[in-house]
Amino acid sequence: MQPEKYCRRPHSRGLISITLRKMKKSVLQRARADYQPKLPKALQGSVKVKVGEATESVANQKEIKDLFPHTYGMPVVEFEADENPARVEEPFNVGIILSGGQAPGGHNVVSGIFDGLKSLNKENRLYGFLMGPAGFINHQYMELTASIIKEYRNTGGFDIIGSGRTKLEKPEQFDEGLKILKELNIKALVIIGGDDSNTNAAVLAEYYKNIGADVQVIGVPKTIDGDLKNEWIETSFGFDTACKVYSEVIGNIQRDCNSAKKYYHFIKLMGRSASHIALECALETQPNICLISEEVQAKRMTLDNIVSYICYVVSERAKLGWNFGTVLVPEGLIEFIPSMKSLISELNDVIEEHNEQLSELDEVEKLEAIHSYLTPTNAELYKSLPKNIALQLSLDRDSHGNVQVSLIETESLLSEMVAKRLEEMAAEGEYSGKFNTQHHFFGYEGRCADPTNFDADYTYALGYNAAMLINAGLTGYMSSVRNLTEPSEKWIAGGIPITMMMNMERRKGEMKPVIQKALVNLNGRPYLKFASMRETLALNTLYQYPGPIQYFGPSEICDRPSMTLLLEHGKEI
Ligand code: FBP
Repeated sequence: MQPEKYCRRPHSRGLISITLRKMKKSVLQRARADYQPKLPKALQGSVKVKVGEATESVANQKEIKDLFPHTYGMPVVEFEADENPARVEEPFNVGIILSGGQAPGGHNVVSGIFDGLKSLNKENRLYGFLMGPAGFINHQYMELTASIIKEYRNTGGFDIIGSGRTKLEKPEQFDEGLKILKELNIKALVIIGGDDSNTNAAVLAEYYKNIGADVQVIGVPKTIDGDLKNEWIETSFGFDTACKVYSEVIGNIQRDCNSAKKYYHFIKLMGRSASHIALECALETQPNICLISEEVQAKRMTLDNIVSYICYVVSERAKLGWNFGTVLVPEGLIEFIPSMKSLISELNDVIEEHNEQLSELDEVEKLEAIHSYLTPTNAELYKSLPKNIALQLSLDRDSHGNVQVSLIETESLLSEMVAKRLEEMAAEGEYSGKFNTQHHFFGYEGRCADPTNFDADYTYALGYNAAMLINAGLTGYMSSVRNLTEPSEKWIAGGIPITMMMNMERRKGEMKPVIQKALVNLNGRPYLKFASMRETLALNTLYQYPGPIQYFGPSEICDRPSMTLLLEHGKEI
């Protein structure tokens, strides 16, 4: 039987009441619930809109303009405090979707939207579509009332309405969704998601404008991966908290490592594609090695080159009597090794084409069949991989056609290859240390943590700001809150047309308009800072132990943004 939460009609409690009945809050949870997130000055009262210049997409202007005739070129907007407020706004309803992976602060986006809407008119109502875009298409929703919102303020997770990865991309889905929007008299839909989900928000905004549906669509930049950013979106929410959680645990491991002095810890860190999380954690914790996928790609490094580098550090440390260390591995590494990238790309096609047949085979038959479909160079590389890694690379793709890198044990692959090479070196008399390993993967530990003050404030402001963008009648915009290394009073709130962030990229064999992903910039200050310390960190033991997130205490401790953001804004760390 389906739980009440997934029913089609509106309902009062559903899963929420089940959670609430079970939930006895800790002292910290109660204190945290009372935290009042800070808003930028411009959003503290009534707002007026300052309209900027017309915009262009970051690349492929002609193609993007042709694909988005109604929403291309719109101006950037900024909010300012309105000195002559006291307007009574007409009541309206809003729907929200949480899309993709969880990120700390999602509940504060929701509470920010709710409070923003209520500040405009107490009669405004907020509806949440359940379990991501699927709830929108299948008309599964709930009204979010003040008492429900109250239970989720400043908490981690997306469990208030759930999230999902259904790709919202087809006109039939848009039409199906429109039915429920009209039934609930919803004026605007807010999609809280990463680059793919916000791309879809832009497509939906254009579609609704084209058919005269009279529904606005607004995006909110979410992802712990930190790769949805540009001049106007300084960071995606959740990155700050997730990195602080991982850095705390890496610090703890490093303290253990430096106490026992007997293990190499290989620590894989989430971040599907970009290495922002690994880089931020490296700046925070100063491990012996941190691999940066973007650098591997730029230098066209092979798996063998990476293994050689780790072996060099391990053997040099052994000469100093240190048979211990820490190695940070970004989750997406494997796809950035050029030869592996070519293999994965061919595997994607093979799996898409032969999926049905492959699903009926046992492991050995599957490996053999895939091997026979690959071109010779890729087949050779595929065969050279340990069996478990070859199988992990051959698992089903996600709904966006991506290989599920979180399921590939790159940390084990590397440590196994390093161990083998060190044995060879020992046989040649080039190495005489000990190499014992431990493996870790940090991802889910941080995605639903209670947001840091930075993320709690930032997400609340993003949500509140989204309500103002709706009230200003805008569509196809992303909520933008900037100037984030300054005190929140001075943050700049407004909206940026999503088309402005787009370019054309090949997806599943076709050129598609997508938001340009922000990979680690090898000329940027965060990477250069790390690169300047790298050799010293490798051949010394200079671990940092950042400790747990602090919610109460001096602002310089509790409100400190990520090191990446500070460096990107020209500040020192
Ligand atoms: P989003 O881009 O949707 O925010 O998700 C990010 C992420 O946490 C990645 O770091 C990770 O690779 C992926 O989600 C794992 O997703 P899932 O748990 O759905 O497999």
